[in-house]
Amino acid sequence: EPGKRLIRLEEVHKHGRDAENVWVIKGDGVYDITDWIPNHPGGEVILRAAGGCIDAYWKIFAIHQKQDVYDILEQYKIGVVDPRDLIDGEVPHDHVDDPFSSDPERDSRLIVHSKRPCNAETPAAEMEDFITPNKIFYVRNHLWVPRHGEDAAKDYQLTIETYDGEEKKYTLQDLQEKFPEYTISAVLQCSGNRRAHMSANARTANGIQWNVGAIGNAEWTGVRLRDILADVGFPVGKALDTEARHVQFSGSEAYGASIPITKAADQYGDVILAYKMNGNPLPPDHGYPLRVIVPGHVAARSVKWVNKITLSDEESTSQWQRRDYKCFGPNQGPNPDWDSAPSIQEMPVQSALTSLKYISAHSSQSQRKWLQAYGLEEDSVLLSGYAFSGGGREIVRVDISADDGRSWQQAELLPSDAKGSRAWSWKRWRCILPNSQVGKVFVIKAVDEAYNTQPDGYEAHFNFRGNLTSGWMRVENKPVK
Ligand code: MTE
Ligand code: MO
Repeated sequence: EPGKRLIRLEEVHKHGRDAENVWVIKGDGVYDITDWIPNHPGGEVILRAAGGCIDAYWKIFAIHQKQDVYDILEQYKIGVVDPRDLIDGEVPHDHVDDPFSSDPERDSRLIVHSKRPCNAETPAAEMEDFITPNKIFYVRNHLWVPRHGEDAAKDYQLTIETYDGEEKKYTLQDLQEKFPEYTISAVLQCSGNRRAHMSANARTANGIQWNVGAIGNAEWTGVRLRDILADVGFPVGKALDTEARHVQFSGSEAYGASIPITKAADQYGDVILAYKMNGNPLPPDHGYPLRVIVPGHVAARSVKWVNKITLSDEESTSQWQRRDYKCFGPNQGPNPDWDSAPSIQEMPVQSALTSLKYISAHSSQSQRKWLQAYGLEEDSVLLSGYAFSGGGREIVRVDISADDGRSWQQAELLPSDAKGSRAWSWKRWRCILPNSQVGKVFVIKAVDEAYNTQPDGYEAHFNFRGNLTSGWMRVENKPVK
């Protein structure tokens, strides 16, 4: 009987990360997880436990503590630890460091969806400005925050692997001295932004139930990836004459993703390796000391803590490139043919309301003064929010309805100090309506320069992972919290 085979610990230890077959221990069971590794949602992080016990890791990554995860593991059982190796009836555990112990403190205004790893969104009330301050910029971590003391910048090394497999290394100082500094303003938006709206209006979608705050706009300063590629001898002006088709990025904690070579080599693509965010060193949560910024693309490609860049004929083999961050049809269930869909790159057009204020005779004088500055009647309602489209496509219009979509008017697009070759930033918008004309539901939708617009409902673009939710935002006529 396969599950009953007695296995010595010594033998388990031989099946570590470099072995042909990778084994782990859970309780006193021994499991050959070789075939499971490519499907592991956390990617190759699982190899940390290779050849040893997985229990301590499952305590740290609490997400594993549920029946369907235990069931998956059970399929791979090959035996039990030989009783001769047990101490007090248990497998002696190796000490494991808690990788989350160096995670930074976070601002208490962030709305926390999960702590380990940290997933926290910007509260709508704090999203009034063109620039999102560092402290309240949403945090989307799949794993832990790597070591980020003073030494992290000093010891930092970026490795570039050329298409021929040659490696070139740069320190942070090399990058700063060798290449011109460049600043862009750009949105980062998680593909799960507004997933909660899809779950509420169509069906429950898997993933973190983000509201409108898994997006932010910041100024990023660093060096152009294009300049570095040229420096390692890649013909950026003739990229398609080469066999390289993708640029893969690896983060130092284990995350990875890639972008098409055309974006990386485009002189107007503005892909940068950033060391500053809004004029300050990158905060630990946002990639200190160096991160990729791929403006106009889904934020999942803007790899934080980047330490390796590889030119390749194929996409990153990471879980997050191949088995996540894709969209399927409304009918397709949670076991799709992942390879049949392209990875999400450029974002579709998006908009949201972030604030709804009423101003009446009873409002504070400061609010009424503010209204006067805009020549408004009393008893008004002031709506504001953001609109953004991917690929550098500028927002040209935000349409607002105060009667659930029967009649429309245009919001005011606020001027901004956007930087970069294309429209990488969001547009803040504002709309002031007399409260008397208000019907039951406000509706918001945006149009970009290619005349793309958002879908009316949610069911037609439902996908089981709830990616790229962009249905018209509908808000009841009452102040938003
Ligand atoms: N890079 C690394 N190394 N690790 C990560 O978990 N998350 C990605 C991307 N880059 C991630 C990463 C995702 S899904 C998003 S939405 C953005 O980072 C979030 O960036 P932020 O936390 O700076 O807002
Ligand atoms: Mo994301």
